[in-house]
Amino acid sequence: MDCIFCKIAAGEIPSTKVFENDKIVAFKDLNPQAPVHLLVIPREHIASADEVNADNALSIAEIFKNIPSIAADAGLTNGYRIITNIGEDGCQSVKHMHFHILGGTKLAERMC
Ligand code: DGP
Repeated sequence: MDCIFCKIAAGEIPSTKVFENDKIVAFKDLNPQAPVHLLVIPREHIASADEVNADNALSIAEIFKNIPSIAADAGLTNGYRIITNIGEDGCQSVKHMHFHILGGTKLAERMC
C-alpha cells in the first residue's frame, strides 16, 4: 500500500519523531499551523476515524493514553487542541488516520 504515514511509521520516510512505541508514532507536522503541531498515528493502517471498529480500537486507546505525556513533553502546559479530519468535507488529505495536536499559543475559538 502506498501510504506516506505507513512509510513514516516504518522509518522509510524521514520525520521528526517525538514519541513511538509498538502501536503508535508521534511526529512533527511538515506544515505547522501552530507553534506546536504534532501528528499522532497508529502504526496499523486505519484510513480515518470513520474506519474505527472493535478490531482496531486498541490503537486508538493507545493514542489517547499517550497524548497527555506527548503534549506535556512538547511543553503544552496551558492546553491544546486535538483534531482529526475525516474524508472530503473534513479536508482529510492523508488517508491514514492521524490526530493533530495543536498548541503553544491561544488558538482560534472558531473550529471552521
Ligand atoms: P490532514 O489534512 O488532516 O490530512 O493533515 C495531513 C497533515 O499531514 C498536514 O498537516 C501535513 C502533514 N503531512 C503531509 N505529509 C507529510 C510528511 O511527509 N511528513 C510530515 N511530517 N507531515 C506531513
